[in-house]
Amino acid sequence: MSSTVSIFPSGKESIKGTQFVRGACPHDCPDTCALVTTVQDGVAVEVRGNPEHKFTQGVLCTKVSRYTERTYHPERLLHPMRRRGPKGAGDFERVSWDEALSDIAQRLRAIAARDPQAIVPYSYCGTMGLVQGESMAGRFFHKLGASLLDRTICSNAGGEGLVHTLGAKVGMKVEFFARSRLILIWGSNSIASNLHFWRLAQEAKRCGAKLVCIDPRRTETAEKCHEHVQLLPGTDAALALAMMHELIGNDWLDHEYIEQHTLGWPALRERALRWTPERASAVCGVPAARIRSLARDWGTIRPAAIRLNYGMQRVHGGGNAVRAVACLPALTGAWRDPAGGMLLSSSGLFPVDRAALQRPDLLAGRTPRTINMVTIGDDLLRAPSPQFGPRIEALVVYNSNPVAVAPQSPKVVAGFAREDLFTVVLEQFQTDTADYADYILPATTQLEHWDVHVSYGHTDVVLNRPAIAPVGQARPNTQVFRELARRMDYREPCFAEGDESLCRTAYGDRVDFDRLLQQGYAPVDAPDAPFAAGGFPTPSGKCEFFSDRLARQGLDGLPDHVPNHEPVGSSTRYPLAMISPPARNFLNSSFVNVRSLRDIEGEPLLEIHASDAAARGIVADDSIVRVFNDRGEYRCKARVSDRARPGVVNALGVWWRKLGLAGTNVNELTSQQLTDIGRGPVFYDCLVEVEPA
Ligand SMILES: Nc1nc2c(c(=O)[nH]1)N[C@H]1C(S)=C(S)[C@@H](COP(=O)(O)OP(=O)(O)OC[C@H]3O[C@@H](n4cnc5c(=O)[nH]c(N)nc54)[C@H](O)[C@@H]3O)O[C@H]1N2
Ligand SMILES: Nc1nc2c(c(=O)[nH]1)N[C@H]1C(S)=C(S)[C@@H](COP(=O)(O)OP(=O)(O)OC[C@H]3O[C@@H](n4cnc5c(=O)[nH]c(N)nc54)[C@H](O)[C@@H]3O)O[C@H]1N2
Ligand code: SF4
Ligand SMILES: [Mo]
Repeated sequence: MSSTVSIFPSGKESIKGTQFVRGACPHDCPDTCALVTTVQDGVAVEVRGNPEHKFTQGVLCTKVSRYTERTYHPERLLHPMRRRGPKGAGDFERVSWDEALSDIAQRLRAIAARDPQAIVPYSYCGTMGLVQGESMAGRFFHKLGASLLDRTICSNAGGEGLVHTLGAKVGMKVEFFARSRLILIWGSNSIASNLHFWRLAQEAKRCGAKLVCIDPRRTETAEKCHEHVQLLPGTDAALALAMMHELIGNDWLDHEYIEQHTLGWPALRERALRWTPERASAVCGVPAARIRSLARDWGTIRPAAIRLNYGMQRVHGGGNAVRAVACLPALTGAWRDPAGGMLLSSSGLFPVDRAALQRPDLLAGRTPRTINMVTIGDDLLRAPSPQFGPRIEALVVYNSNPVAVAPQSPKVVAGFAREDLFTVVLEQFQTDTADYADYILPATTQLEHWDVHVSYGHTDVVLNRPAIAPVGQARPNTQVFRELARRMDYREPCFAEGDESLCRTAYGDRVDFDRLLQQGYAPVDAPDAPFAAGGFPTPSGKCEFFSDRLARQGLDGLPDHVPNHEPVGSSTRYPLAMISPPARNFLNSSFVNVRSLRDIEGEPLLEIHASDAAARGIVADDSIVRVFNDRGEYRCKARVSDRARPGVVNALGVWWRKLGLAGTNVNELTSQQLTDIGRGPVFYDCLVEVEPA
């Protein structure tokens, strides 16, 4: 890591033709690093962490420190392409931008004339940027009257669970974890997916803090914590309720805090008293003594903090699980200390003006249906009906790779393969999804466009300036939607707004844009101990153990253990629970095509415990296995390892199907069922069987 001085000599950003351009990491990662790109003769030669940014500290993960490899990848899409072969074959011919955009506009116009809801935008967090995400795109689809998209595929269950308990996606300020004395790292492999938080946890550890990891997998994070609670997937609420049982029994409660700042304690108390550690032990697959000692730690060590992550809410009861865990800090008054409480997401602190960016007013009174991105497989195959509305006739995909990442790929693939579906994909690479496009439009990478970011793991807005000119004929998403709008004859001035201006629009005057331009980042208002004296942003102003809003939706007002759709032991044919958490060197399906990173990951891998392997005649490490259930089958290498607990197999990473072993990936097996709260996916609620291939 170089010193500040050599990167920003005397405040200038250029020495002898070498420029240093400040940016933001675009990826769906809580860390939202501030970047500095070194540019020589118009070529980006290096991407580094900004050493001035306190959270980034000049350090990037392996993936993004190789960002130039991605930007100048020999397989970058460089010009628009039109399909020539059958869908999915990946056979395309080069066309001009004008030809592509004119034809797309004409096709969309014809469909919209019948019913604009037959057109569906499909996008997620390929970039987390507010501008290249849902700004011009939002305006375009609102004006068109297209179906709305419920963007639920990652964090909705936990996000809504949190909102129904604490009131918003807010929590501890991340830097205070360095001063905690107890940290529960819950459903998070921080070393792989929240690296800069791990640095703070290490700092706390050096000062004597105890670290406990709660995760079905023995991750690289779990093995570096003092203790590991290796529970069965989807049993976190049971664990949290049994912890409450012990807090009550031993009177490790902050009665004054509970009295003044919480709602629904008598009812929650009654429920928790039914969750003895023995009962939870049977559900969680964890010894009762382990649960007792965890509760003792939580009840007696101060300050105590929880870093919760989304890994634990990709199961049927994901929303309830987050609700149950989010009650724990209030029960012990952990919030009183800035280094106590919890953090799942800080994104609710960012004062983004989404209405100004996305202009829902352009709907002009129309109320299109909403498609849940999790069930795109079923929905593409659905016939028109009064409940569903028109058949989906067109999909416009950007910032996402649904054929790889959406659950139950056999259905998703069948949907994308429909010859009567018109599909446009804006992409940097020819992904599994792009193979099914009628048109592929080449997109810029973060080094080539403007953007501005929120973070869900810290509290700074980060600005991204373009460092180089677009590679080939690539265009920012915004420019594509601007030009489509022009061809559709949309005359509102908002369709002419440029990208730098959109960066300003994102925060209006709530963030100092000049500071962003100069420094690259700027803090949002974030109190040090947000709930030390209550003041939760819920309707009652209290931490809502009981949620009236949920009860009014006909749901349980109190958190409870909601069993998996596919609980372990419920099927004799499929006795193993499969989870598919991130691979360290990929980011969802991004980077799978970056050779140097794929080489580190090797091949698609399934971790299996020695006892489960032996029972199936899987003896040699790295032998090929068949993983299957009624939805499909997947081939990968087996790794016999105690990273997997008995009864649970870990399939790492969302590989590109075409770069896997047999043209499929792990989502061949996952289901389109939804979570209890938030309509989210249940990727980690999936039973399978494994056999040697
Ligand atoms: N390197 C890398 N970083 C990433 C990503 C990536 O793909 N690669 N993905 C990014 C994305 S999209 C997100 S949403 C964020 C957050 O990403 P998350 O998906 O939350 O990722 P992790 O922090 O790795 O946490 C997942 C952990 O939860 C564990 N887990 C699975 N089921 C359960 C359960 O039922 N209970 C509990 N307690 N734990 C469970 C898994 O074993 C895993 O270790 O990270 C981002 N960062
Ligand atoms: N089995 C299983 N499935 C999962 C998960 C899991 O843990 N297990 N994790 C889930 C989670 S948490 C998430 S968030 C989703 C993620 O799913 P997605 O959001 O679809 O994420 P990626 O797979 O990274 O694909 C993003 C795509 O956007 C493209 N892209 C990046 N920047 C731009 C841009 O500026 N313009 C355009 N046009 N394209 C761009 C990238 O090249 C990439 O192909 O996957 C989910 N799927
Ligand atoms: S992926 Fe995460 S850790 Fe890596 S550079 Fe981006 S924000 Fe930082
Ligand atoms: Mo995610």
